[in-house]
Amino acid sequence: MTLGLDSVLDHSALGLTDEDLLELYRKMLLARRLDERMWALNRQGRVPFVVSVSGHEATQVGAAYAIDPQKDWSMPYYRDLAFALTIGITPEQVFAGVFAKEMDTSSGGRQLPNHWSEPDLNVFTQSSVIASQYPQACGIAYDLKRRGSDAIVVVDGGEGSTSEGDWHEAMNFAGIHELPMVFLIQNNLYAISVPAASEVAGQVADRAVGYGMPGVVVDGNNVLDVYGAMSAAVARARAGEGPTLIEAKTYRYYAHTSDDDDKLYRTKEEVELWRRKDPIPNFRQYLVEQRLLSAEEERRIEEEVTSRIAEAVKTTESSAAPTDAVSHLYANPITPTEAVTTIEPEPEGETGTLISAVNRTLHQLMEEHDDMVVFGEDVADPTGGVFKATVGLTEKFGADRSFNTPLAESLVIGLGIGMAAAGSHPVAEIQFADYIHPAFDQIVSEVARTHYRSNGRWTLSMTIRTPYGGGIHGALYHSQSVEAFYTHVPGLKVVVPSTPADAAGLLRAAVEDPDPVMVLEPKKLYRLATGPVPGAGHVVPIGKAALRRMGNDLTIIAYGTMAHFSVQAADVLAAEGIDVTVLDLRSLRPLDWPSIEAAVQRTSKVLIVHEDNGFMGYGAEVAAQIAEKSFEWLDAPVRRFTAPDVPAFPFAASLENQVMPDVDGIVEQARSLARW
Ligand SMILES: Cc1ncc(C[n+]2csc(CCOP(=O)(O)OP(=O)(O)O)c2C)c(N)n1
Ligand SMILES: [Mg+2]
Repeated sequence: MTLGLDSVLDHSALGLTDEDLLELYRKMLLARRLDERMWALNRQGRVPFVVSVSGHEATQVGAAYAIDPQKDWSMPYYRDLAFALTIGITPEQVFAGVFAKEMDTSSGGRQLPNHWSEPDLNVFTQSSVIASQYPQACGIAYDLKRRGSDAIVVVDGGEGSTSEGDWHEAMNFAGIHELPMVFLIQNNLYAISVPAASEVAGQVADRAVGYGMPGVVVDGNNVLDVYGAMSAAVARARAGEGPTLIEAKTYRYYAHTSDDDDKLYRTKEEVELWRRKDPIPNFRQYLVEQRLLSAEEERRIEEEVTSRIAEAVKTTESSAAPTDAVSHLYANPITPTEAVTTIEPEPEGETGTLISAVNRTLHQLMEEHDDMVVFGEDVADPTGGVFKATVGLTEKFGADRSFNTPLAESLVIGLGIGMAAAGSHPVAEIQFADYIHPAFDQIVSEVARTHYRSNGRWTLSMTIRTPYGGGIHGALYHSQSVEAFYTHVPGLKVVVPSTPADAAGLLRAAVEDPDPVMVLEPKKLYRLATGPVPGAGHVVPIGKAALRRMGNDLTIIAYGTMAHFSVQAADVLAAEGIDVTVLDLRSLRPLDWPSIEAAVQRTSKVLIVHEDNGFMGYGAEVAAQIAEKSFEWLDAPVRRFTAPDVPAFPFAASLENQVMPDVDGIVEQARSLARW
C-alpha cells in the first residue's frame, strides 16, 4: 500500500482550477468534521443515532462535484453526507435531521438522519430500504430522456446494495434504454459486518458488461480519480450514450452506525492500514506539493469549517421539535361525509364491456395528458396487454409513452415512482395481481410513504392498475385477491370497479388524483360486465360508494365481482319478497363510511361479501367499524360471506366452484340473515 494519492492526475487536465481544488478540500474537511461532531453528540447522549461518512469523502465529493445540481438529479444514500454537502445541502439541514427537528427539510423529523431529500436540488427522498432507490432513479432518467432534457441522474449505494434484485432490475433497464445515468457504488468492503467476499462474487464493476454498459473501477480515496471518472460518465450520459457503473474502492473508518460495534468483525490493524490511505491528509499533501495550500490557508479553512458546524449545531439543537405525526399522509386527503341515498342514474354511452371501458379511458386520458405514460409487461402493441387493456396506445401515442418493461415487477413500480417524482403521470400495469408481490416493497415502503416521509414535499401522482380475483379458472397464481394487503397501508388509495362506467370513472379519478391510487380490476368482469361506457370526462369520485339496489330488509356490502353477483342475488331475493340494499363500495380506501352507516340504519342487518378469504380480509375492517360505530342499529350480528381460508382458487372447476362465493351462496346467506 502506498501513501499519498495512488495516481496523481494533473488536475488542470481534468478542467479543475486551483480554486476548485481548494473547494474540494473544504467540502471533504467539512464532511469529516461534521461527522466527528455528530458522533460526539451521539456519545454525549444528545442525539440517538448517527451514520458515518468518514473515509468516503473523496468518493463523494469527487462524484458530486462533477454534476450540476441545478439541473441534474441525484439520489445520495444514507452514507452520502459529503455528497450531500457538495451539491448544496447545508450543515443546518444536516443537523436539523440529526436532531430530528421541525425545521428538518428532508422529513420534518420523520426519517432517520441522512435520508436525503431536497426538491430544490433534485434530490428525491430516500427510505432506509437498501437498493429501492435504483429503479426509482431509472424512472427519473427515463422521464428526462423522454422529454429531451440533457440532465442526468446519479444514484448511489454501497457494494452491499448490489446484491439486491432492485439493483439488477435497474441496471438491466438502464442498459436497455441507454438511460442518462451514473450508478456510483461505494465499495467499503462491508455491508454492516458482512465482508465483501461474502457479498459479491468477483468484482462489482465487472457486472456492468452484462447490462450493456461500461464498468469503471476508481480509487475511491483519490478525489481527482473519482472526479475524472465521474466527469467522463456524466459527459457520456449527457451526450445520450447511456449509463455507466462506477465502483469506487474505499473504506469507512467508524462503525456502520452509532448502533454498530465494528470491533466485532474487523481488526484494528485493518482499519489502521486504511487510515494510511485517508483521502483528506493525502489530498492535503497533494495541495501542499502543488503549492496551493499554505499552512495559513489550511488553518483558515479548518477554522471556517469548525465555526460553520458550531453555528449549525447552535441554530438547530434549540429549534422546535415536530409536533404533528399524522399530517401529509395524502396530498389530497379524502374523508367522505355524505351518504349515498339514491341509485345513480346510468351514464349515457354505448354499451361495452368493462375491459373496453378501461381501454377507451386510457386512450382518452393519454390524449388529454401528454405527461401520462403507460407501461408494464406486454402492454405495448401489437399485444396491448394480455387482457387488451392497453391495445392501440403505442401505435397512437408512441413507443416512449406506452412501452413494455422487462419482466420485473419491482422495477415497474420503482419506474413509476421516479417518473412521478420527475413530474409525469405514470400508469403502471401489473399483469396479474398475483405477481404484484415482488413489488410489495416498492408499493408499501416507497409509493405509499413518499408524501409522508418527505413531510409533504414530494407528491406521487401515479396509478397502479392490476387485474385481480377468481372465476376464470386461473388457478392458484391467477386468481388472488390482494386488497387486504394494500388497503391496510396509509398513503395509498385503493379502488375497485364493478361496472364499465365505474371502470372508466374510477380510472379517470385515479389518474387525476395527486396521490398514488391502486385500481384493482376484477378480471372475471372484464368481459362479463357490460353496460354503458360513458364518453371522456366521466369521473367517479374516490371515496363514494354506489347504491345498486335499495331495500329495507338487509344490506349487502360488496365490491368487484361480488358486487356484480350481489345485484343478481338481490333480484332473486326480491322475487322471494326479501328487499335488499346492495352497496357497492367502489372505493376501499378511503372507505365511504357515511354510506355504510346510512344503509345499516335503514336495514339493521348486514352481509359483507368478498371473494378473498375471510381471516383478516377486507370485510373484517368493515364489520369492526359497524360493530364499533353502529352497534345500536343492528338487529343481527354482522355476517361475512367470503372464500374459506385457502390461499387462492384451485384450477379444477369443481374445486374453484367450491371456494369462490357465487350468486346462489349470496342468496342463501342473505335469506338466512333476513330470517334472523
Ligand atoms: C432491504 C434492506 N435489508 C437490510 C437492511 C439493513 N441494512 C442497513 S445498511 C445495511 C448494509 C448496507 O451495506 P452497503 O450497501 O455496502 O452500504 P454501506 O453501509 O457499507 O455504505 C443493511 C444490511 C436495510 N436497510 N434494507
Ligand atoms: Mg459497504
